Amino acid sequence: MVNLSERLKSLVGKISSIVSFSDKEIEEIVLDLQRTLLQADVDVDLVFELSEKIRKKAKKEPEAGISKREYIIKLIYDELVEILGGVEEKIKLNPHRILLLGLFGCGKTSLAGKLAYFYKTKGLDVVLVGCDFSRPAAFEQLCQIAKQVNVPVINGKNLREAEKELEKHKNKIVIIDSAGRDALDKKLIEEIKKIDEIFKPEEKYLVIPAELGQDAKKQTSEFKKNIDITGVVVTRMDATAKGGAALTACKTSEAKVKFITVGEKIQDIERYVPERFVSRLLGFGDLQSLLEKFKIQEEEAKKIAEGEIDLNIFYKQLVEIQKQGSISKILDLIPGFGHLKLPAEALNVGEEKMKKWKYIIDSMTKEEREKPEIIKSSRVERIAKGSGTKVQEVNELLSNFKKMKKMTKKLKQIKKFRGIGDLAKMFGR
Ligand SMILES: Nc1nc2c(ncn2[C@@H]2O[C@H](COP(=O)(O)OP(=O)(O)OP(=O)(O)O)[C@@H](O)[C@H]2O)c(=O)[nH]1
Ligand SMILES: [Mg+2]
Repeated sequence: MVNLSERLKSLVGKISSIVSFSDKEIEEIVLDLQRTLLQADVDVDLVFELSEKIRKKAKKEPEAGISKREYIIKLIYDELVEILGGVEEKIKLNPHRILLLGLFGCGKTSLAGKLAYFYKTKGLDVVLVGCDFSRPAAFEQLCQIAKQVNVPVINGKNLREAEKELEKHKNKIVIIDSAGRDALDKKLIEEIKKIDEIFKPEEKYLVIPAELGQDAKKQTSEFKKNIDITGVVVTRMDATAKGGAALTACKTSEAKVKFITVGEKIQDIERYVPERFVSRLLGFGDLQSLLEKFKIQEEEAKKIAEGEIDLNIFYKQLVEIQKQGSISKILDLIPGFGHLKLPAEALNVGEEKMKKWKYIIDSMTKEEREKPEIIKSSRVERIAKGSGTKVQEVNELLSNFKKMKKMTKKLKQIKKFRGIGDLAKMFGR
């Protein structure tokens, strides 16, 4: 994964240094991303599909407060998250049975130990069952692993006896290890079906080694055709540059990736969370503040859409309104909104006043900014003092805030309303 991550980080670095984004720059970014993904063995069709989406969306202008550079990085982040699975798959955290299956050497037996470790850290008891009957030393290997994580182990050689034995282990997570084969042949299918019939595991996890890359698609599809697998675990993510491709392949074959393993040690297992995975690929430190910004913006957009704004949004909107000149002229263009002209005029504030209002808002507590209705006279006095302004000026700001809130409430019936500050952009001015 090192190569892929290094190249993606360097692409993000390159984007960060671009000053203006013309079609040429965007095309270069797309081509760079394409090369990177293809080198990491991601399916060609998928790469072209993703490129097309990015090309198209990159041409749009970002919302107020977001730079084009931030917008494009977030776009790449979103599209990568999408091809790598989108949402995090749920896992059960109550006692249940898990059957591990897969071809030779894919990592089943070590995974049994890792999963035991994982569920133990969640406060659950675990028991392992060895059902690999083809390799003589298989049960011995499982016993050693069980010892490492300090959990009991049952020999599944006689399935019915093992099932009886399991009655002593009620309320535990049961993890069943099975035999591997070179290919999914009839014998393996039969063997798995038999184990499935006796133990009735709620989860059947197909174990896929990351080095399979895009071939993981073929393998998961084949297994899915014959056995109703409920999830996938991708192993050896640390040992290959093709892990990303294996994960995208799982997504295209609609197999749900629940865990990944990232080393030989028993602790080297983690839940698979596409967002976390992509953040790490792109460089988490740099990305975190950017994602935070988008999150705040999304929350603000939701508030605006509901007609519920706060003082933080109020100020940002004012800045946009000042940039765009007269808002009332734009309101005239929208059928039925001409009558909002007066309060709109009131929102065209001069530069001096904008500065003062910024001081006033900065002097408020977080709670006051988010819920201005709590600002009564004693608070007004404190804020005026703190910002070096007059009580009237604070009151004037609050009354303008109310006007904007009222307008926002009325305007929210406009389809996809993004705020008064964005009206001009929305109506092509
Ligand atoms: N680097 C690395 N090695 C791993 C990881 N998971 C498993 N391995 C190694 O992969 C090899 C095979 O693992 P096993 O757990 O024995 O695989 P298996 O599917 O049980 O194999 P069979 O029972 O022979 O089919 C072992 O050497 C493991 O140490 C991982 O996440 N990272
Ligand atoms: Mg094994």
